[in-house]
Amino acid sequence: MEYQNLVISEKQGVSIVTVSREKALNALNTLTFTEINHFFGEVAPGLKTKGIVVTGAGEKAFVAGADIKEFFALKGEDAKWLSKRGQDIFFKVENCNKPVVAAVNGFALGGGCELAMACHIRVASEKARFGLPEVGLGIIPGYGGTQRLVQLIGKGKAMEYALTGEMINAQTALDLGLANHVVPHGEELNKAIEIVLKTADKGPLALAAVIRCINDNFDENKNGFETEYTLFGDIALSEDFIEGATAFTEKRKAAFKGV
Ligand code: DAK
Repeated sequence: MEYQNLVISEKQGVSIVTVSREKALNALNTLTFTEINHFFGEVAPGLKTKGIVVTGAGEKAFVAGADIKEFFALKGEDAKWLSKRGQDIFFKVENCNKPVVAAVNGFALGGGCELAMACHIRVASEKARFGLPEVGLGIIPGYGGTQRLVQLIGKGKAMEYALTGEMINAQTALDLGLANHVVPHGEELNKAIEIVLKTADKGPLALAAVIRCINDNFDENKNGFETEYTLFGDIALSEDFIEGATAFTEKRKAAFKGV
């Protein structure tokens, strides 16, 4: 699929996904959702990459939300279906089998905040502004925002920010645990790449398993402890584990193959 609103590039072996609709502050229209769905559903799982960084084009925005101008065309069951579809797409980001880091370079509002929260780790520029302003539009977050905000910052603060729609600055996001790091504006991409590179010499099967175990902690249909011992059992039989343990005893760097 040829993308119009996503630019896929590579730096130091890390894939960079840039949401690129700068004139609309990278707002997520239907096509952009379709492209994110394609990338994380069809491309990312088999991609030979050290990990993925998601960012927004330009100086001002990561993603300023779902495209408000598209809402007017919605009617009937469309909205419910589109909310479910958006959630499913962001589950693909969250369940990606390699680390996904958001480099939040500006406004991350509504659907943009929801996209950043679906990523495994968030690096914020000091100019970043997070928020769920949906109630100000007379609607509610529809792409997992009410759920992931609670998971990341706790019920009381999530209630406050989702009910007031107030923006969260970078330092507050860091204090709340919404952002993992805050860096000077313009350095967020490099910091995100640096984090991915820290994972790059680790066992790929182990990385994928950690992501699954942690995600299962938040899935009421799954038992994360069961996931953990099951995947532990699988991975203990892998060549990677033998290689990792052998490399340790031989005092050398492990050369993992992901098998
Ligand atoms: N959608 C469409 N265009 C947007 C946009 C958005 N979310 N955000 C910004 N833009 C456009 C602006 O309209 C403007 O375009 P022109 O007027 O130049 O053509 C351009 O980007 C630059 O924006 P501003 O001129 O407003 O820039 P400022 O620096 O003055 O302000 C801002 C920046 C980020 C504070 C402001 O643009 C803003 O408040 N943006 C909207 C933030 C927002 O409320 N986002 C949406 C949250 S709600 C669903 C229904 C709804 C939703 C989901 C699902 N279903 C029915 C399934 C809601 C989801 C959301 O994300």
